[in-house]
Amino acid sequence: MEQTYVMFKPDCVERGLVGRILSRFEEKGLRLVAMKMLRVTPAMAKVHYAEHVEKPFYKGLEEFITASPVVATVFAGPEVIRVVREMLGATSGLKAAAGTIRGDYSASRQMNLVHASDSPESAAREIPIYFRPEEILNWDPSLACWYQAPGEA
Ligand code: FUP
Repeated sequence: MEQTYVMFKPDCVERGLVGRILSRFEEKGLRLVAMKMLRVTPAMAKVHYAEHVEKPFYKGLEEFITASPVVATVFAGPEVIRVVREMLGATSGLKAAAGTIRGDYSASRQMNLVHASDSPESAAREIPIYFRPEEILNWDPSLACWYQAPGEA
């Protein structure tokens, strides 16, 4: 089953929105398979945002992402990478459509509350930055049969 790395960023933790946004993923029926709170270090930020390290906005991005704790999670499910990205909306909260998480709760490009992997390659690269393999739980929710028909998952 596909997995995606989803991180509730420092603005989300500081604003007390982790529970509310986590609920949206749970209500959608996405399967939570790993979760922990941690503080991203500058070294971790450089690995996570490797593609942005040379960009002018990186310094501010690193200061932001290391400023307070984050909640790191992995969700699993069919097409979960695309589904979570669509639930988040456009990168900037100023552009994200109403009804998406960023569209509803963010008015910022940097402080956009939640990160999610944008491709299977990104998920495979990002998950090991935050989780050891044994921290990702292989479990079948009892009610899974009421969220998806046989053969869909
Ligand atoms: P996303 O894939 O939606 O996380 O967005 P990007 O990979 O394009 O950007 C990574 C993070 O950098 C985003 F969370 C927002 C931040 N960012 C800025 O702070 N300034 C910019 O000009 C572009 C991105």
